[in-house]
Amino acid sequence: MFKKILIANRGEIALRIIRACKELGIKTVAVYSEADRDSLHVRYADEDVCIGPGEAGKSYLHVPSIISAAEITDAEAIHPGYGFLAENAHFSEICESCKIKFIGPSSDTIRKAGNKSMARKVMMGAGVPVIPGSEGDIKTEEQALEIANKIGYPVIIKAAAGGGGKGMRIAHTEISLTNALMSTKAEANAAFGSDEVYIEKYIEEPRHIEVQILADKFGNVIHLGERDCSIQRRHQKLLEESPAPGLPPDVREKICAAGLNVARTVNYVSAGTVEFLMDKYFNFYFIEMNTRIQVEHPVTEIVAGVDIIKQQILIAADKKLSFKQEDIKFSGHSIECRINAEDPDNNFMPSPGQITTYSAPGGPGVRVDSHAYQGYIIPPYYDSMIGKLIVKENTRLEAIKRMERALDEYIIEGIKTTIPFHKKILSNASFQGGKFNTGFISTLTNDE
Ligand code: MV4
Repeated sequence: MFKKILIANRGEIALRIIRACKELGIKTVAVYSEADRDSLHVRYADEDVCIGPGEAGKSYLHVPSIISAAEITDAEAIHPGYGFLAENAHFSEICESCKIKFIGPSSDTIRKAGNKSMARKVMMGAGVPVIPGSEGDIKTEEQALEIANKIGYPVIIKAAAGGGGKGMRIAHTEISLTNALMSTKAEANAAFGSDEVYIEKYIEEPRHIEVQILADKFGNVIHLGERDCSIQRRHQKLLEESPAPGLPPDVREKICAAGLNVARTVNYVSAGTVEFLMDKYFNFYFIEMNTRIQVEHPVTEIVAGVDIIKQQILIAADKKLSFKQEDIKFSGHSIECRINAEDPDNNFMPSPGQITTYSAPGGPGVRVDSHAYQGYIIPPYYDSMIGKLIVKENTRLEAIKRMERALDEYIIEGIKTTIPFHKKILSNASFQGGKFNTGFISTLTNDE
């Protein structure tokens, strides 16, 4: 087992990883930017190294500083968390060449999963349902028009190097397709340094369902069920839950089996997530695979009874999974609300600054994953999420009630947060009835 792990991240996920390490008897190294000197992850870790100024590009994204910090402290492994360098194949390759274990899949797997067009082609070949569209990337305008005519409009053009909503355009006609093709290519080239694009039939108001996978290097692959992540605003998830509401048992079984098939097809090793879009008839289609630990992993931990971060570390240390699929017993319902320092009444504008008063909720079935504390100053440089409130109850409606109760208990003063907006979501009849899709949030806001 590793003796010491460096956490190449900040905020709540750095704390989450430190907690897992402590329980596994592993020493921890925090890295921090000058803006994070007073952060809890620095306090909780056994050692800490300042890696640069506040701007992420000069600290949490600065590969030489992070590698140096690992070398200086003799850390044998680096946990990247999510965001920053978590899905950067180049970074994981540098770790590999420095004999530092990157806690995640191989750089080869990260690179392959990063090319969405290639991933789609591979999954087609493996019999995983994919959205009708191109087989691999689009070479010419004629090819795009031909495919669109075959599958019918509307279609969506996506950047092969994109994902998470970046670099995509919808086209309803031949003329708009020609335009969308050009602009998506230009945007993709500027954003990702690759103008590769592919085409899919556009699915109206899909649900976003994802399957959590654990796979060890001995070929054991298991799933921990699915999450519904449809409650999003501009591709930022706000609330996630497990199990996905209203899925017929046979659909749940099939989507989890498809997740396993995806992981097995790429010989996946680590914790990972397979994302699907689902239409109103419960047809589901593979869209991409995430090779990192995800923000919303706690809802799965709670219903499946597995510590996903510990398992991810054990897998990276070449351990065999100590349980089988049959050992996973799902129970109850879990919901997570992301608490962001944003003003929901002002277009979700970031609201950095000092938290003058802070008291977190508690009581039965409540978990708070947060680096916030009274007096904490939220720096302006990073993502605005200051914590996650996660609840468990036996049924979905009871979990909603518990979340409403916990949100009522949350006291945060000095900054604006998404707490009032979460109360709006939870009290909505369509949400309560499980009747929602990725278009839901736009029915509560003025955007789009
Ligand atoms: C789609 C789609 C409809 N049809 N693909 C957005 C994020 C990226 N991972 C994939 N996305 C979408 N792909 C087809 N063929 C609609 C979306 C989409 C979406 C997906 C998941 C969650 C929220 C979303 C919000 C808008 C659009």
